[in-house]
Amino acid sequence: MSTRTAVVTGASSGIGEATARQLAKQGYHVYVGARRVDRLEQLAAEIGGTALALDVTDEESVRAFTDAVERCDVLVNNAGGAKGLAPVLEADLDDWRWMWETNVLGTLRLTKALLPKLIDSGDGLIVTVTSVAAFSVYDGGSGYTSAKHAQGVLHRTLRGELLGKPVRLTEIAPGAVETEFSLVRFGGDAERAANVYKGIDPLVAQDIAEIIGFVASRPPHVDLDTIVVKPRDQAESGRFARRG
Ligand code: 8X3
Repeated sequence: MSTRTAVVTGASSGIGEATARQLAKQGYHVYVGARRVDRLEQLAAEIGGTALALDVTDEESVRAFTDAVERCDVLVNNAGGAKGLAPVLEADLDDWRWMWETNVLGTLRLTKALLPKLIDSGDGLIVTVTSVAAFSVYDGGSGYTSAKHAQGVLHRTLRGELLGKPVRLTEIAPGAVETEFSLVRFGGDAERAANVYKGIDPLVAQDIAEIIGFVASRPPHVDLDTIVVKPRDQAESGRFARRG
């Protein structure tokens, strides 16, 4: 049997990078996609994978990327993120557009383009990394929570539409994971980003990567449908037990 292949979006750092490393360790040839190609090339060299430039918000970029992927057994929709924490009254339309483009339409573009190959693989798997924000709302979070809800709905709809096809679907909804997530959300403000994780033991990217690795290692008849994973120190979005 030829080598199983995985596609990981948003693979230049954080959960995407850790997942690419994990799947490579499990024997997959991993196509890593992101905008920051220099970081990707280093990663691909380390894991024996393929680095390809990918901007999930750009139709042409997605086409070039997915055309270059000859076979796809696993798709990890990881690219996305949050921008800002503004209440609805002060919502920034550009931030909203970015969040919907990356989280929702990005997932749609990649999934749509790679579905025929996932089906042809005979045992396809789509993992979509949403968030606890796909299940709840919080003050100042409407742009992000609405995008994550929509991304989750897109993913969950496929469960019915693909029934009878050889494709499994897993939604992973993490709580606080210390990555570049908060740095991006707060426009590079490192102090504000660090405060999100202050006094708690947050999840780290590897925690999520190992879960994705476990999901991918189950036999074809086992579909882990939805996995919500939080730090022990977190209850709902934004509700933490902080020390010190
Ligand atoms: C982000 C989850 O809990 O950090 O997707 O807001 S949380």
